Amino acid sequence: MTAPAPIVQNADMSVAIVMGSSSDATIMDDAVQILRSFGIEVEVRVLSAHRTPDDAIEFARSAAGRGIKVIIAAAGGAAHLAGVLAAATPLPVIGVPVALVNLGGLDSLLAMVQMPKGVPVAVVAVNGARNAGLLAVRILALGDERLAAEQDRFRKELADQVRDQDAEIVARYSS
Ligand code: AIR
Repeated sequence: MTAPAPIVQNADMSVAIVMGSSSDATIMDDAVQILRSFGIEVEVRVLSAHRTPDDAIEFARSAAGRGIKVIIAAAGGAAHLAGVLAAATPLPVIGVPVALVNLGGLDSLLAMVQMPKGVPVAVVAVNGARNAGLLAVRILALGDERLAAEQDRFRKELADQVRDQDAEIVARYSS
């Protein structure tokens, strides 16, 4: 039996990525990668609203005090993790509904998005881990000039990619 991971890992991290099971990691890796590409350190944990509820609550209660600014929470099926964390922290929580085999993610989406008034969770698309990371970047960029400039560059590159596609498609179908 291994010891549980310590709650306090790194006081400098500003985004926490929490998932209900390690089986969500293949989806959530996109969030880790995009945040790292913006030079943001991430803390990545497995905490389950149902299997380790006390650990999840303790994590949420201590997150702001440890310097975390945004929490990204992923879960599939009865996906209550984001809501439970949002109930126990003042920080913005972004939910990623993970698609499981049986119901394709609609179950996860509905479980995550239908929060009661007063306890908001910003939910991205099913398996939308990359956008969850990008939304966290936008939130952090509000108070960080370097990140704001990086974000502008990212958006320009995205637009350039579409213009390249446009030019290619126009050339392919002209004449
Ligand atoms: N889950 C874990 N605790 C509560 C929930 N809803 C979710 C995980 C994962 C799914 O259950 O987030 O998406 C299946 O987990 P596992 O461990 O059985 O693969």
